[in-house]
Amino acid sequence: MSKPCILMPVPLPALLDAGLAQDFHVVKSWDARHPQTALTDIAESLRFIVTGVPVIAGGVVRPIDAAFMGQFPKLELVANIGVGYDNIDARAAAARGIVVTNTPDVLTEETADAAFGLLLSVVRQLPQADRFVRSGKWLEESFPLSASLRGRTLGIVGLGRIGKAIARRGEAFGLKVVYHGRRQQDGAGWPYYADLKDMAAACDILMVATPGGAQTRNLIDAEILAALGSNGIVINIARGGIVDEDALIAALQNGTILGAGLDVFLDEPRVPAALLAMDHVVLLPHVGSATGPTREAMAKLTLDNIFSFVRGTGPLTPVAETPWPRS
Ligand code: 8YV
Repeated sequence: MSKPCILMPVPLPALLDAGLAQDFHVVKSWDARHPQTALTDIAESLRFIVTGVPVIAGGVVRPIDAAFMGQFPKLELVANIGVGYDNIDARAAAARGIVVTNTPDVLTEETADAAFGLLLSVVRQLPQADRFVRSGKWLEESFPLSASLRGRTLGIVGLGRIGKAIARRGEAFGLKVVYHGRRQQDGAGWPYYADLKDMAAACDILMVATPGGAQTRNLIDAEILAALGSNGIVINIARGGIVDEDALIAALQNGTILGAGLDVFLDEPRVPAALLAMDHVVLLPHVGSATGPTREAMAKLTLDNIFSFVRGTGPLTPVAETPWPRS
């Protein structure tokens, strides 16, 4: 019997290829000479897709939207490597009975570490200090005094798993922690702000840890940045589209806020020249979860989801829109 097909529309970690190759015919449409022909050839029979944020240079995000899924009448599962799944229209999948899975938990602490590293880098200007030493300037002058983390209030936008892990780190660093989200969470303990602007006015670190997608597009806009104020720092480890990039650039240029640390961008890996030109921002290439052990755990959970589904024992970590057992 021939192996079933699984479609990989974007380049993903090699561990996934290795884990799938024995049991599946992996169709890498991103690597095909004629990508649309590769899709058309399998359209009638395709049951599984594995996807995620592309991992190689030049990799382009491939939205798995209703039209894309519509090409495949027998599609049953879209497995995403990554906790964020704004690249997939999970509601459209749910409407057709297609299951979507993601990789929560296994990357929580790693991503929170990256968020905090980014925060410390911005406040204490650690990358700038490193560049200062390397350039030999230390032989001529001392490094300018930086801002301080002391006495700050950490405002977390989106108190999910990663937001909570960041909040715990904030407490360990002696910060006051507050949060904003769609609703107040039972037992969360930290002060809740129903209104984002009110929270921005009450804190001086805005930590963006909420899911991306249409619902949170440009959530952090010029008004929120103005409320955050001239001592304010924006850290974004979630999705580029949540922060209005033009408004952020203007706020950084005008001194409306103090600085920013960004791991994600609207059109990554393309980063606006205005951000590249500024020294009071720290820019990372979407590395929140990018360690060997965590990427291995993410690949394993993705494979476990696929194999469990194919065996008939159901997905392990379906997303909220496609619960299992089906409701
Ligand atoms: C990775 C991510 O960039 O989990 C997410 O939502 O953005 C990251 O962990 C991605 O999964 C790499 O494929």
